[in-house]
Amino acid sequence: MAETRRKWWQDAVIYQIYPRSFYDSNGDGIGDLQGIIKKLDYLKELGIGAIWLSPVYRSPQDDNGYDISDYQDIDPIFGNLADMDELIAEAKKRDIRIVMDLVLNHTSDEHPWFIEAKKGKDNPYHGFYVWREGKEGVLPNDLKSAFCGPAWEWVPELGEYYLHQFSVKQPDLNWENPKVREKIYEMIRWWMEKGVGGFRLDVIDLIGKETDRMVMAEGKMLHPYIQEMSRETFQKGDLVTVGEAWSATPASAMLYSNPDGSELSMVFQFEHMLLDQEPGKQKWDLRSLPFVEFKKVLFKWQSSLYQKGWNSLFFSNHDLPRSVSHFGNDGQYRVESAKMLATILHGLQGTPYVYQGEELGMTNVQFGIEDYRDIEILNMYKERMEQGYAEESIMESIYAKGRDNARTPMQWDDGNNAGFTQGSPWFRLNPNYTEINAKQALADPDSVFYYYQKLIRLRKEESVLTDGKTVPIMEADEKVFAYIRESEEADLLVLGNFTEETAAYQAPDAFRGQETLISNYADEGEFGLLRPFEAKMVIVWKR
Ligand code: TEU
Ligand code: CA
Repeated sequence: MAETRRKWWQDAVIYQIYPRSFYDSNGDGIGDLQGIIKKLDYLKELGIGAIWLSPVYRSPQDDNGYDISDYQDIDPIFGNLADMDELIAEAKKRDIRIVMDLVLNHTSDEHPWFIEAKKGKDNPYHGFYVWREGKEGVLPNDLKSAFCGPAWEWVPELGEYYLHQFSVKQPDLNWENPKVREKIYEMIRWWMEKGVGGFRLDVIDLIGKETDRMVMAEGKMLHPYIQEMSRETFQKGDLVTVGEAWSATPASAMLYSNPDGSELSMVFQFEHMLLDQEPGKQKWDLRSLPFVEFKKVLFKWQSSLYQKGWNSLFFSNHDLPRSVSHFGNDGQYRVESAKMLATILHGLQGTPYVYQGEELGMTNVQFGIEDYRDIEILNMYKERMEQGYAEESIMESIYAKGRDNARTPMQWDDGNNAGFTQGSPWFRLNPNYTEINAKQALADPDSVFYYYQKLIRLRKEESVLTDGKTVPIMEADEKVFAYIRESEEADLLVLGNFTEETAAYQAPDAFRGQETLISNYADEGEFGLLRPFEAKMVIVWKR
């Protein structure tokens, strides 16, 4: 940005770890903190600046840790607080910061606050949650849980329902209560004192909910709450903060990521991720990706936030399918398309996120229903079977969109259990680990891994990648994703062919014969033509 000094997270790349699937150090089949410590050198080699750690707090694991029963302790399956301190310190030695995942919209029903809250209406913790009086079987309203069924659960002892936008074991916190907010800020400051590098804020757009109006996202108190939290906590440190906001629009993102620092660093917005589902329906209701629309959405976010906010850049995370299966080709062109997607994403303005295994080109899986573990998948399967959907179509949806695609264990080598564990893994591995694994990638100079390493390095070296304005070209083209990044230093042409056919492109002649910074094919090829899934960045320096 022109006026303000660049922040550390503006030219860094953040790597997301889903701890239970990353690396198991003690043979119980579940990834853990000591496992992450053992793999820090691998991440250092990749070149990332921070790790976003999905939740490792004490939790009954109903939603793999997004149901927290103690924000200030580590779940024994992952280790303990001493391991956490060690992870922060060891990461710091390697210039890597640890970003904690804060789940502030809800807790576990086993959190002491909720256990107290259920004891009686006059218990001091009762008002920490969202209750409505009623009669058994007569719900307060029609709000639905993201994991199927109503968002209300009846507590007969109290004659009240509590709100849960996710599982019944994830009661929603009541942010209207100032005591809730104060407790949360104290907890955040405690983590800041431990030296964490920032926070990812789970479903942060839901905290300002107006329950009786059935407004969950973007309630009128949402931004005031975030501003208060930011003032009381984040602004006291040099942190990266990223809010997960499924409802975000460019207008709300300008508030969330206001360069004045009054709220957060940036938000995860999902508009580009929702295009291959039937509008107005659920993520399981599939349609093919409208490619031109996909580009249009990403370009809209680029132009709206240019110098007015900051974008997060991602094609995958622990809730989404593997990007190479989703947007590329996970067969013949797996390697080419994994690199192409990375080129397009890392070429944009914003902070790129790499989800574990993406740097290897890991792919989706197709299991039988008995092998899935995700609560969202299992609840949806049950509900749709009862509703009479064909099982085949349910499974198709799970193969395409199920969260477990991203949660199979990390593929470290071609040995037993892909080197993920010495014991029996908590979740089935993708059988392709014999070919797709880190050991193979590190031994192959042309691997997806080294391509990501180069992209991450380029971001540090070429300021146009951080500061340049994104100018779309060939917007109506059905095959090619193309744009130019323009800054005072240089113009950078970024091209990606999203198909397995040869595709033509038209670029300003100034780029002809200029230096290719990175490309996923061994030779230059022909100016104006892209081979299957070919991608490149071509630079013209201005001084
Ligand atoms: O996700 C929020 C969320 O809305 C998703 O659960 C979404 O409904 C689904 O994945 C896509 O259809 C966050 C976390 O990222 C997710 O893992 C948690 O399950 C959820 O919040 C509840 O904490
Ligand atoms: Ca373990």
